[in-house]
Amino acid sequence: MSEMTTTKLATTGMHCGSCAMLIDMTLGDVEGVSDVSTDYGTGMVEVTYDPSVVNIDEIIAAVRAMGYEAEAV
Ligand SMILES: [Cu+2]
Repeated sequence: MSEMTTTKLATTGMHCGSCAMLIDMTLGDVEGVSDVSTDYGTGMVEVTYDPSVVNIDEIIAAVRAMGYEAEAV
């Protein structure tokens, strides 16, 4: 098992707690992602992943595909 990396993303576009749950579930299903914590109040997403399996651009693309803007901070 390779070393995991944790990155924070700043998002915009969430309008309710369900949006945060959707991001948690969708990113949680991305191969290589081990942990996701999305905070609706701050718009922050903390994602832990295996960088040998998935990179942050792919994770950001998955957030954007759901209709939210995201960037690594
Ligand atoms: Cu919502």
